[in-house]
Formats: sequence, structure tokens, C-alpha cells
Amino acid sequence: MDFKGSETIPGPRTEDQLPHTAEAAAKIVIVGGFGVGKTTMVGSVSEIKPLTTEETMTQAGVGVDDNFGSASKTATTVAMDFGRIKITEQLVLYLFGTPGQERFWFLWNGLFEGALGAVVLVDTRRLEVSFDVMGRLEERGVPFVVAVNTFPDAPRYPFADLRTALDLPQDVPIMDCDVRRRASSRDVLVTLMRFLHSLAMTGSRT
Ligand SMILES: Nc1nc2c(ncn2[C@@H]2O[C@H](COP(=O)(O)OP(=O)(O)OP(=O)(O)O)[C@@H](O)[C@H]2O)c(=O)[nH]1
Ligand SMILES: [Mg+2]
Repeated sequence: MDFKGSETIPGPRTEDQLPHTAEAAAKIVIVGGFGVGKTTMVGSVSEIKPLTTEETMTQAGVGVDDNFGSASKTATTVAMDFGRIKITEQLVLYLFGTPGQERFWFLWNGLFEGALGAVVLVDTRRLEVSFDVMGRLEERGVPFVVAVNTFPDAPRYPFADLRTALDLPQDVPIMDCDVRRRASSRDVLVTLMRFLHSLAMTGSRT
């Protein structure tokens, strides 16, 4: 019965609903240094409106929050990004983007909890950040693939050189991506899923 002044609470939009064929869901974290493109990746690939916790970078952050030459970057993640993508009719991925600024890294442990795998986003202008990121994943036993987000002014290196510089085991996939493009971000996730499958088949972890 409708009451005067009552409002109908809308149900979930069709695109927000899980497909009835979904049988398995996996938690995946998107991790990397400050401003490498984590929020952009979750946003480009998510089928639901992504949940973001971005705050505007203010004048107070000058000297602390360097935007590394990305003039369009005006906001930074302070807690997490959240999105969802259907990989197959049966498999759904829940995506969690981490905050990149070091002062929020204490939140990572909670975000890594229960994660099946991770995407480490790398900016070749700031490779050194990736060591901390990969070290933390290794500590937590979370397998990962490495995706180089190719900013136009970033130096390009052969994968073999990057693998050496990052001290990356041979079996860990490394690829280029443009996180602004949905297909490219999706390819990274599919590579991660194949990698996780191969680890499960061989019974090994990174
Ligand atoms: N030119 C170019 N710009 C990009 C690319 N990827 C991301 N950007 C831009 O770079 C900025 C950084 O992207 P974000 O997605 O906010 O990065 P983030 O890793 O979530 O940043 P934090 O949460 O602050 O650590 C944004 O302004 C994007 O539009 C890219 O591949 N090429
Ligand atoms: Mg972000």
C-alpha cells in the first residue's frame, strides 16, 4: 500500500545485477604506486558504476602529492576503488583498487585479505615504487601479473630489461596496457586469470 509521502525504493539497475549463470567470484586487487592509473583501470573495466573514494588534491598537498606530470590528475584515492566485471558467464571478478600514496598504505593489508591475485601497475618513470608493492604481495602470498601503463612521455624498455630491473621471475606475466581502454584493462585481467589457473594446475605460487 502506498502512503502519502512514501517513496518507492528502486531495486538494483539491471546492469548492477549479477548474471544468474555466475557460479564463482574472485577478489582481485589492483595495486601500484601513486598516480599510476589504478582508479582509471577499475573505472574503465567495471560493468557497474565503480565506487571510488577519491579526494581532491589541494594546495596543501603541493610537494607531498606530486602528480608526476599528469596535469589532468586532480584527485587521489584515500581508501579504495571497487568495481565488478564478468569474465565468463560463470566467473565474476570483484576489483579492489588500492590507494597509491604511501600515507595510506596501511590500508593495503585489509584489501589484500582473501585476494586471489593482483595486478601490479607500473609506470616506467618510477620503477622503484614497484619493489615495495611487489614485496608486500609476495609477503602475503598473493600471486600477481605486471602491467606497464604506457604514459606517452614514459621511457619504453624491452620486457626482458624490465623483468631484470624488477627482479621478476620468468613465469610472472608482464605486458603493456593502456588503463583508459576497457579492452586493454580486460586483457590484463584475463592474463591474470590464466596465470592463476596455471599456478593452480602446477600447484605452485609465486
Ligand atoms: N596519458 C595517459 N594518462 C593516463 C593514463 N592512465 C591514467 N592516466 C591519467 O593519469 C592520472 C592518474 O590516474 P589515477 O587512475 O587517478 O591513478 P591512481 O593510481 O588511482 O592514483 P592514486 O589513487 O592517487 O594513487 C589520471 O588523470 C588519468 O587520466 C595513460 O595511460 N595515459
Ligand atoms: Mg586512485
